[in-house]
Order: sequence, then structure tokens, then C-alpha cells
Amino acid sequence: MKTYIGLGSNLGDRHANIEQASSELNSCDAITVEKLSDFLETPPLAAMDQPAYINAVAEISTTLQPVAFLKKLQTIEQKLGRTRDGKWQPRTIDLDILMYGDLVLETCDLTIPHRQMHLRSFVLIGMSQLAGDLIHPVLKRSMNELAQRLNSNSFALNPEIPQLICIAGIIGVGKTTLAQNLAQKLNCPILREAYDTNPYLPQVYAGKTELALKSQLYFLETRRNQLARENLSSQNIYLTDYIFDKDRIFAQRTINADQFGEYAMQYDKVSSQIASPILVIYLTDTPNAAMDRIHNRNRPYEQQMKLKTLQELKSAYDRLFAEWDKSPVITLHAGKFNCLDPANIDILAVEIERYICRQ
Ligand code: A4P
Ligand code: MG
Repeated sequence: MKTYIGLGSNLGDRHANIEQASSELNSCDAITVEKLSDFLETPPLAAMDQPAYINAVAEISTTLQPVAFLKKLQTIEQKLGRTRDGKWQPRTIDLDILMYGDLVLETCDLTIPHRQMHLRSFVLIGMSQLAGDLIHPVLKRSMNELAQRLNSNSFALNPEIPQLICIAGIIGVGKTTLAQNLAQKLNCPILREAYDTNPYLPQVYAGKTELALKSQLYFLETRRNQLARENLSSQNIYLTDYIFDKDRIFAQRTINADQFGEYAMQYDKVSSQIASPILVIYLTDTPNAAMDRIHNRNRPYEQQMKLKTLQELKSAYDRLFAEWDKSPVITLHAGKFNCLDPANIDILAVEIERYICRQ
């Protein structure tokens, strides 16, 4: 059976520990190390007050069954001086089974694929190097695609924060429709962007730029009410049809330079009070296709929208997510992903469940 393991060390001679673990594995009759990825130095995930890790991934052939293989890994961990002082303590060596063929297994002692591998760039970068096209048997996505979603960052599932999922994308791309269908499937509330109650918005669209500050401050206040950490329960899942960070993109386009300082001050204040998304779904499409949808849905004040505006907004969103480090980002192309098809929503919901903690 072809399997992949993750190797990590943050105590002692970290490189030597990983090399020694690899040769210990190879010296076992039932195991052959076929390939070893490059070594990566990575900051410790979750517990920051410990040394940086060296991480690598190994491709292995083995005749051992999964439980016997895990036992073998644990024996090697012990031989290399691993002590178990509690969860996520520094360690000379950690050997985790990432994949075992395309087996899906969930028992008390063993979860395959590894429960958090798709959240860790220090695993997926090595996996991409060894087997970029390999498909994760639950997520049904390649290692390359899973790695791209993380933008070189690593995350940990955390049940102690609100499980906030944000859908982002330009006007007319279909965020609210996706949110409605997904919320039903995930059985969670939607926090909807308050554009229809914003009293200033139609006039701003009509060209009254002197009202832009008021309009953006109104949005900021509604977003604070919806997203303030104190208003959300740590155990619950929430879905929004907007991403907070878009507020600044729109403000920069509409508010005069002499008023922007006041807006920026409020933005920073609200920013510090709200929950951070644990997952973003970035719904993209061509500006032309979004324009067609805007015409079809016929909200009066949107009909003046220019194609150039949508092109600029798309660039701004693309830039936002090119630098995003707060959460994984699942990118969906609205032209290819029909969110009215329940089968598509089912598949997406299965994926989302792996990026969140459900109590
Ligand atoms: N277990 C269940 N599934 C598996 C699997 N697929 N592979 C059980 C291996 N073990 C699995 O593991 C705890 C129990 O998980 C085992 O008894 C096994 O039956 P452990 O190694 O004894 O304890 P642990 O280290 O606290 O847990 P684990 O799961 O190895 O920790 P993690 O989640 O791997 O996190 N930051 C960076 N940058 N790099 C790292 O490598 N690693 C950790 C450890 C934290 N931060 C890190 C890194
Ligand atoms: Mg382990």
C-alpha cells in the first residue's frame, strides 16, 4: 500500500531527527521510504511559545495494515526520545499518518486521512511536491488545490471561537443565493449584508458622493452588530453573504480623501471587535457575467453600474485574497458552480464540514 506520513521535529537536532526517523522506517522489512520531500522550517502552529518546527512528508510503501503501521511509527517516535507530555508539546519527532491509499477511517485511535492535514501548509507543500495530483478521498480535491486554499499558511480547528464562514465576491456574482442554499444545508443562520436598509446607498449610487461617508459608517455599524465577538456564540456556525474587509474597498472608492481619516478610524475600531472568519468562500466570475446578473435582477439603483467598476472591484478582491492569511479560502467559479443544483451544495457542505468544528 502506498501511504504518506508527516514528520515534524522541534527539539534537539531537528534535521537529524527527521533523517533518523526516515532511516528507521527504511530498516523495517515491511516498509520502504520511496521519497522524502524537502524540509521546511515552520512556526509552531497554535502554541506559539515553543521552537520552530522542521517538517517533511514521506511517501512510503508498506505491507502493514493501518493500525500496525501506526504502532510502528509510535515505536520509532519512542526510540528517538519522544515523550508524551500533553497535547501539542514540543517534540523530538512526531510521525503522523496523512494518507493510506484512498482509505477513509475514523476510529478513536486513528483517523485517516489525518483530520487536519488540509489545514496545514507544512503538510500540503510537501504533499504537493511528492504527489500534487493525488486526490484527498473525502474532500475530492488534489493536494495542489488544497495547498492553494491556504496561501502558505497553517490553521488549527478551534471549537472555542465562532465558526464564521464568509462568502465573498463582486456585486452580482451570486453570494446571497449561495448563502441561502448553503445555510439550509448546514442548518445555520445567515448574517445578510444590510444593503436594502441602508438609507444613503441609493443616493450614493446616484452620484451624491457627499453621503458616502454616512453610507459607509452605516454599513460599519451594521457589520459590527452582526459580527461582534460578544454577539456570537463560540459553538455556533454562522454564514455571511459578505466579507467584512470589503468595506474598506468600497469606502476607498467612494469617500473623499478629506473624510477618509474619520472612516479609517472607525474601521480599525470595528475591526478589532469582530470575529475573524474561519473559512472564506470566494465566489468569482467574469465582470461581464456579473453585469448580466445585475441587469436581470433589476435593482433600480444598480442599473447605472459600469463594467469598469466591476472590473476594478474584481481586481481589488483578487488582491485581497492574494495576501489573505486569516483563514483558508475556497475559490468557486460561478460560471462552473451552479449553486441552485442541490448536488453541488451537498458536495460543498461535505468540504466545509472539514474546515469547521461542529459540536
Ligand atoms: N491518531 C489519530 N489519527 C492519527 C493519524 N492519522 N496519525 C491518534 C497518527 N496518530 C493518529 O497523537 C495523539 C493520538 O492521535 C495518537 O495516540 C493516535 O492514536 P500523538 O502524536 O501522541 O499526540 P499529539 O502530538 O498531541 O497529537 P498529534 O495529532 O500528533 O498532533 P498534531 O495535530 O500533529 O499537532 N506546528 C508546526 N509548524 N509543525 C508541526 O508539525 N505539529 C503539532 C502537533 C503542533 N504544531 C505544529 C506541528
Ligand atoms: Mg502524532
